[in-house]
Parts: sequence; structure tokens; C-alpha cells
Amino acid sequence: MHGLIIRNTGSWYTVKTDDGRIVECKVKGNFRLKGIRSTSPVAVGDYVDIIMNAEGTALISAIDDRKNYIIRKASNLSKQSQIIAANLDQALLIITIKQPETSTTFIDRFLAGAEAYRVPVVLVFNKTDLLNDDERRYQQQMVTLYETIGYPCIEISAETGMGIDQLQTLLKQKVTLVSGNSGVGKSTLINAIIPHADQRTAEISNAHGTGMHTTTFSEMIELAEGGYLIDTPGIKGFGTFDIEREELTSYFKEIFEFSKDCKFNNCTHTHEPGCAVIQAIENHYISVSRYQSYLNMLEDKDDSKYRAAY
Ligand SMILES: Nc1nc2c(ncn2[C@@H]2O[C@H](COP(=O)(O)OP(=O)(O)OP(=O)(O)O)[C@@H](O)[C@H]2O)c(=O)[nH]1
Ligand SMILES: [Mg+2]
Ligand SMILES: [Zn+2]
Repeated sequence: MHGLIIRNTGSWYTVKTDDGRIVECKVKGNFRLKGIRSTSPVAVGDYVDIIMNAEGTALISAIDDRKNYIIRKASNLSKQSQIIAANLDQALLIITIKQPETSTTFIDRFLAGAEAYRVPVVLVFNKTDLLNDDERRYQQQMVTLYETIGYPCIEISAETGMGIDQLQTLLKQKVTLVSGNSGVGKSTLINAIIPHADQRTAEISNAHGTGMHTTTFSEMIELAEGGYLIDTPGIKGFGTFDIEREELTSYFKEIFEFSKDCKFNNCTHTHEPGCAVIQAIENHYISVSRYQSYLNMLEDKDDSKYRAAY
């Protein structure tokens, strides 16, 4: 039988079969995935073959080719990675200006990773209900910046329902990863979109204004109008550690556009004469915050060891 992995609890995978049945599955003991060193060989979003057994559960015996996937490093020291989700149509990056504040470095790292994995991103500014006039203006500047670069933005409040209808039209018939720092309201948003989803949400811990990773396993939640949302436990990005230095420029869309006019085609846009990127920053065509994020990722590449810099 063939089906879609909709939930991963660590030891068991829940598969929705093509004929609509829900089956709990384990991975066949000798199952290995070619070319990917991963602590778990399959993930939510994967299409798989399963073999039923007498108890009504099943073994996953094969996996279909993936359109894309996102990975996370198992730990800072290990080279092993964990596949979080596969076959995504898009990702929502949930951002909050406060409680907690999402840094531009975090946003830009996420966007660069999404470019590398070819996953389109919509930036969702949540908790708009909390903002005062100054904060609202700041948020609008962010929206202008990212829309100019080419990322659609939407301002919402999962709490009051503002903007939810508009967001819903973007989700129809698509597999959408919901990502963002802990505490930004991913689970609250999913509950607002799918009332029966019943995602656990958490109070922000007062001491640091940061969240506590309430969501601890990956699952896909089916939308009434077709498509799925994937809620992820504290995903930090797209595993940007394996981006090559030479490729980095191409994952910052606007920097890439200007870099075509750099004097040297291996320009790193740091110190080289005739750098069109540095010129564009001076002329305010490229934002300083974006350039700083680029430099931040470039610095990672100078380190022999991996650094979780965000
Ligand atoms: N004021 C306000 N509070 C919100 C909004 N959305 C979420 N919250 C609150 O923010 C807190 C964290 O929300 P969660 O949905 O648990 O956050 P999460 O992103 O799922 O967090 P993790 O599962 O830890 O990754 C909860 O107390 C929510 O009630 C919003 O639009 N406005
Ligand atoms: Mg959550
Ligand atoms: Zn340059």
C-alpha cells in the first residue's frame, strides 16, 4: 500500500493511505536512504510504501523521490542531520516584533536557507494586536523591505483573527510548513485556521519573553479546503550549514542582482575594489540589515566548526 506520512512521534509514523485509512507504522529495520545521512530516514510529507502486518500496524518499506526537504543538524558536533519535513509547497515564517522579538538575522538566515532548498516563503507578522504606533511603523518598514526584495508579507493577529481570511486563501491545496521561533504563535495560528486541530499552546515564559518549545513532534494537519499545515518543533531554519561560500550570494536575492556588476566574479562583497554590492549599500539600494545577515553567514563559513549563531 501507498500513503503519506502525516505524523512522526519519534518511534511511530502515522500514515494516511491513498484510500484514506490511518495506519501506525514503523520503519523496516534494514531501511536506509541513499545519499542522506539522517537519524531518521523518513519524515512527515514523505510518500511511502507500507506493508501491513497482522496487528493492523505496518512497516514502511520504500520512499518516493522527494521534491524537496528540510533538515536540521542533530547536534552542533555531529555531521548527522534530521529530516524535518518533505515535499513542501511553501513555508510561512511567523515573525513577531515583540514577545518575542524575531531578529532580522534569523529572518534572513531562514530566507537564505529557503532559497537554497527552493521553498517559497511568505512572511507572516503575527501579534499585530500588541503593537503601539512606533512598533507598527517599524513593522511596516520591515514589510516594505521584504516585499521590495520579493517576499510576500502579511500582517495578522492569531489572537483577534485579523488577517486570517487573507492568509487562508494562500494555503488552499498546498503543503505549508509553519515555522518561526518558539513563542511566536505557530500553534495558536494553526488553531485559528483549523479549529479542530487542537494544537497545544504555551504562555511565554516571563523571565526572557521567549517561548518554551511546547510542540515536540512534527505533524501535518489537514485543511478543510484541501492541503496541509506542518507544525514543527522549534525549527531554526533550513540547515544552512551546508551552503557553500560561493553560493551564499545567490541566496540573498537583491545582493545577487547587484553582484552581477562586481568587478571580480568571485567577489565576496567585503573588501574587493569595484564591488557593486557595497556601492548599492552606500546608495541605499540594499539594506544594511540584510548585508549584516549576509556577513554573519559568511563568517560561519570561515569557521571550521559549525556555530549556531542565531
Ligand atoms: N497578543 C497575542 N498573543 C498571541 C498571538 N498569537 C499567539 N499568542 C500567544 O503567544 C503564546 C505562544 O503561542 P504558541 O502558539 O504556543 O507559540 P508557538 O510558536 O507554537 O511556540 P512553540 O510551540 O514553543 O514553538 C501564547 O500565549 C499565545 O496565546 C497574537 O496574535 N496576539
Ligand atoms: Mg507550538
Ligand atoms: Zn561585490
